[in-house]
Amino acid sequence: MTHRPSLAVEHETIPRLDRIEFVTVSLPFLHPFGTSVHVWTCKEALLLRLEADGVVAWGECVADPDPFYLSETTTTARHIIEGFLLPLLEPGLPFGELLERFRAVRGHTMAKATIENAVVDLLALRKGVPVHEALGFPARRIMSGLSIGLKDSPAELVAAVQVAVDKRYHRVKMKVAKGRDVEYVRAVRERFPDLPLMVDANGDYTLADADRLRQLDEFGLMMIEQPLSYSDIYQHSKLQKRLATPLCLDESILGLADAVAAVELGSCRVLNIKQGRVGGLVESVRIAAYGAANGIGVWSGGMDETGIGRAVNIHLQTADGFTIPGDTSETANYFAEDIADPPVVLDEDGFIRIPPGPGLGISISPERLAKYTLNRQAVQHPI
Ligand code: OSB
Ligand code: MG
Repeated sequence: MTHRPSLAVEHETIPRLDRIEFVTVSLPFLHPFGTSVHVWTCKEALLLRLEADGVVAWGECVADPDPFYLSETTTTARHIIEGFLLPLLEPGLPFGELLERFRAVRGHTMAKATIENAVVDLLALRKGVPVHEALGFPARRIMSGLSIGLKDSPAELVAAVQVAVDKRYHRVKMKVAKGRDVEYVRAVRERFPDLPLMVDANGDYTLADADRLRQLDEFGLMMIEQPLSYSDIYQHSKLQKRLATPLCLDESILGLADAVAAVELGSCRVLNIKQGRVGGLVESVRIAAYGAANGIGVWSGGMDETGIGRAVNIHLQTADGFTIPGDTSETANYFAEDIADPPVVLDEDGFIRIPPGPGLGISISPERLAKYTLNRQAVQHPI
């Protein structure tokens, strides 16, 4: 199938790369982040560093070292990037055609997004424009949202929500799991009757739990995110018919085709777009445009990224269709310090400013990068 470029950046051509490096970092979390599938205590991330004509660009892979959220890991991503994606890079090739070439590799959307992000950063830096402008979208303030991990008691959860409300976050998401759901949501709702609130189950339920999930209908939640299995779209269509609360899919959506299937089946009324999960920024913009054209709200998810991935998510949210606050929080929510400057902060109205300057608009601190680096290795690559 021939490629039909739609975004300005897809016409840009790939430069000759002088150096390619993998950097694995591990940043400790200030607090453990608990979900129904795992408790993470740090962010271990695979970074890709590209250098061309003195310009340095970065991509962050959203995969964890483990396969508990989805099947890709930092190790599989590195294998796929090094063995199968980097060899497709060719100086002079239009970026849009590179993305078409990526289709030859099945799946591995997190690996694809890593290199896609780094190339977008590189192309934007080379042009001297911010990433959002390279994608074709004007700057705007970005809405914020906090994702709160599982807590041991409703009181602990209410205290965490209070902190988010005091900081003026636009929306709060709370993790739920079987047995840690209705009473926890009730406690938050009683204390914060008007708070834009949603829950995320990371696939902890089955259709047999529909009656339990229906008890959440009384709390006026914005949505229930991924109640059923990560790999299932069809069962969600049955569940959605039995609930008043909109469903949102996260893990089940690995690209535009999944989004179309989910919407046409009636499996969800909202889409969580994690650019790192759907193959990158260009695919995300397509999904957002599809959502906007079909009355489906979309928002940007997060994977508790370092400042690199956080900046990517912020630029993405300038695209049409991102009408719902996403999982875009302050750096300080997760980390005492980060490898990138400036840190993400909320203004007094809870908004986030796009970091100014070309590319992602961030700089990597060599000292802090070295401090948190587990492994750094140059790739021997012909291009
Ligand atoms: O399901 O959205 C999720 C973090 C890691 C893995 C999966 C998820 C999350 C979050 C946090 O909810 C999002 C963030 O704050 O970046
Ligand atoms: Mg989720």
